[in-house]
Amino acid sequence: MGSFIYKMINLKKTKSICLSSIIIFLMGCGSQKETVKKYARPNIIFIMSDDHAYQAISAYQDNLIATPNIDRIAEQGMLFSNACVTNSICAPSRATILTGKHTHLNGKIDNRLPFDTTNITFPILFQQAGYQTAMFGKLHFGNNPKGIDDFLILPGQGNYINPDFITPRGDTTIIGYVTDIITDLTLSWLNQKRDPEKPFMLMYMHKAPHRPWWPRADKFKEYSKMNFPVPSTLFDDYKGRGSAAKKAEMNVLYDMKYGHDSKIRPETIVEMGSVMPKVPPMNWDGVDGFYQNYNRANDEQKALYDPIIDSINNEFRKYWPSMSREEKMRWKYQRYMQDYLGTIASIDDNLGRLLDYLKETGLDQNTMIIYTSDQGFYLGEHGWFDKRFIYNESFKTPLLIKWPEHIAPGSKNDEMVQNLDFAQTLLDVAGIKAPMDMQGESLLPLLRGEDKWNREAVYYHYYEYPAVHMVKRHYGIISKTYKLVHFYYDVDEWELYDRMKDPSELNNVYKDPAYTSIVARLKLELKDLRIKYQDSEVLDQQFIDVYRDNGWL
Ligand code: SGN
Ligand code: CA
Repeated sequence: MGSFIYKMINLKKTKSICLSSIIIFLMGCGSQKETVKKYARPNIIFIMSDDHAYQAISAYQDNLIATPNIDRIAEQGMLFSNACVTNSICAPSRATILTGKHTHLNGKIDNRLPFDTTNITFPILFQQAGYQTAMFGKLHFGNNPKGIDDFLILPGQGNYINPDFITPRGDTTIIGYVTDIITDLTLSWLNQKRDPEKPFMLMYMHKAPHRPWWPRADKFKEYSKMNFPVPSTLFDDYKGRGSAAKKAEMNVLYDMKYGHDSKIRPETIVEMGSVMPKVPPMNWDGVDGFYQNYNRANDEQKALYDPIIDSINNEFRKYWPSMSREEKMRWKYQRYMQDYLGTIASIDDNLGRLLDYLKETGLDQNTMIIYTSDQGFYLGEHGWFDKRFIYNESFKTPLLIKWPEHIAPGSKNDEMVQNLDFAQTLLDVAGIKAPMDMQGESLLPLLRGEDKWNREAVYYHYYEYPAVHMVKRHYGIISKTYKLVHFYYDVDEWELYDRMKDPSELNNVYKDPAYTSIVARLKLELKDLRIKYQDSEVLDQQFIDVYRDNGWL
């Protein structure tokens, strides 16, 4: 899918430069403390990582990685423990965030179909209201952002090593590591380009920790030696669930690629011969996944990666043939976590650079900072990686917000808030009127600690099927206590989870007589939500027909 979108964008290289070094030099020249200006309107920094599971933020869960800088936002502001998305996949989540509408209304139901650029997005409204706007990093729409004065965005999924960027002035390749570069660009804009007379709305959007997970070489070295705790459901056999969970192709043991994901060189696989399953180490396009990424590195960078890759390959050659299936799963899980979390270590370091800069310049005082992800991610729970499902780890998303003098430091909120709410929240904070057809709610009362929130349940709808990872289409209603799901395409199956008694969602109690009246009530509420958000069977069918018309079914 990533490459599909990548190919659709006709990259025209105009220059290839080592921007980071120039930026670092420029930044050193301008770090004197700026006079703090109390604008009537606050600045906004919207920070989003790609596929960042809340389990990998120590303010949420501290047994995998320490993220002291992300945690600073929680310490100085509010952490939302029940934040979730409307459709757990990248571009649809971004479309919902920008438009404040469910994906069936903004049209971006999946990563494949184009984003309708006639949509009104919150950056357009900020720009019209006199804000300076900028975006650096991953957008993933296949078209340039509207309402943004300055941007450098990655084409499609982007790359970790020596990434290409789309800019208003043409395309470029920047030498270095993507997370460092996106931060350099952001800091350089704040320091050099920002107009101090205007408030700004800045979007700082990481590619990390999206697959294929390539940490910076020093983090790769550090994390490849680590051992991580295994989730209790790593060996889930999907009994007690419907066919969607059983048929999904996102199991760490069976679906993760040796080369593309685990960094086993194709030569090693060939050398091991019949010991290996007859699955080549290919990525989804049939290209050799390992070299596709590795070959982006120049000789100097390869020299840093090579010793670590060699040691992983040596270990693999030595131990893999005699491992039991369980040991293989554990080995792949560790490789997965080492690389995934290694990319997050760079996010946290770089966020620290940004937070320090804001503090040094006094800019932090009148700036709201939001940290979130486009969705959650499975870190071995249910044996999975990836997202898409309405089940907890991918349905939830991290959300931490700080805004000095407005949000009480160290506060927590457990309301069912959604990425659908972000646009209206930001507009509200800036005093800009939100269009009537936005479908979320401003979170401002919650941020102020006020007791004004009436939402009991949220609506979710996932579409991208058939496609990579093969997660069936489904919609559902989720409250703090229950989750009712309808898998409606290919199958007609309902699932109900008792979120209080079964937080790991292992037992579908839809047919359990003890839940008959709850099912009946939730079905009515789900129907009401479908009407409220203007979703319907007619639309469900239209989106199936689009796939048929494109030959994707
Ligand atoms: C790529 C990934 C998939 C992932 C999709 C969508 N494969 O195709 O694992 O589900 O992106 O991700 S990769 O090995 O080529 O990266 S999303 O975050 O953009 O929705
Ligand atoms: Ca994503």
